[in-house]
Amino acid sequence: MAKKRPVVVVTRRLPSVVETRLRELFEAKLNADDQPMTREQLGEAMASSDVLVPTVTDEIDADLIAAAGPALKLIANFGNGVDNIDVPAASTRGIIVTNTPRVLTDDTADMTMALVLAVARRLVEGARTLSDGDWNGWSPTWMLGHRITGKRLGIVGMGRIGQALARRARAFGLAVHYHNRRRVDPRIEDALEATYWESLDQMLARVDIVSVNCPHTPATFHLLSARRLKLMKPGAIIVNTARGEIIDETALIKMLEAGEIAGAGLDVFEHEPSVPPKLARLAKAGKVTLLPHMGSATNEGRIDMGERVIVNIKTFIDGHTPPDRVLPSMI
Ligand code: 8YV
Repeated sequence: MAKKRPVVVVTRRLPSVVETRLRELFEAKLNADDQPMTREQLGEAMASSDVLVPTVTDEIDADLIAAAGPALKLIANFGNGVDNIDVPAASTRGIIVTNTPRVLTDDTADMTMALVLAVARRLVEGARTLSDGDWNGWSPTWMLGHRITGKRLGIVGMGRIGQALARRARAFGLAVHYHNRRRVDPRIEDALEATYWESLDQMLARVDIVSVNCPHTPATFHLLSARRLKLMKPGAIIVNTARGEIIDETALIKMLEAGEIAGAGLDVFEHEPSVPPKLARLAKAGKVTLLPHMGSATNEGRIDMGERVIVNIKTFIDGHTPPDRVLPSMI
């Protein structure tokens, strides 16, 4: 008798090659209209599936996990960050959680560099002048930004993305500084000519550009608190392609408004998809560059993420530990 195919619920539309493969391998329930699922729909999906494939837009909390059906044994997140999932609660229920590491490292590091340049060199403001038909011609003192060559970049979180950013930053002539829970291997430090700061506070006071590249965990919530943001040089800028929750957004807005920090490039926000109107106003005024969570948004990246999801599900279904298992101790 043919084995029953596992029911895999995918909460959002994925690239069509990924969906085709999911359909070939599993009893895949796809979301053709791509509307984010309500909490109730998520609950129904978790009650009736063997595998759930959520994304950053699905909040899989302890209550949903507690109410999951007995068949649900794997949550294969389409994404690297797993802060949308209560991993310890899943583990207690015997549900394995996986993510999609590595495949979005370069894309996210590229976008981080793009934000650094956009803020320092006023890219969006300049481009808007043209699209609004407001350009009156070149002038020696108009639309001046800041040179990034020779400046100090402070990377908060020297994991895969932090290191990929550091490699790019070196090519732009930036001096790389970093803070991380653990100092990285000396060989990596040497290759990146990176300076380690055990104290985040001390690093923040000495760099010109701060980039947030650590995961969002209970320990990193508001890591860039009001107190820490105040340590930054008034001429410094901050970019965030990690998670909005790592920066105290309200405090950042106040400092930007008061001119206590020169600019910000934000791809992520504390309460996505809502963006505080004050931030939008600061963007209009040219102080900040805002992007709608596009760090990993490449065709190639999204297909690779889908492939990771499939490898994780297939390995699990075949009775092995999926390669990208996330343990509560990693959070
Ligand atoms: C993804 C991300 O777009 O993978 C991550 O952690 O932040 C994003 O780049 C998103 O998570 C997809 O679920």
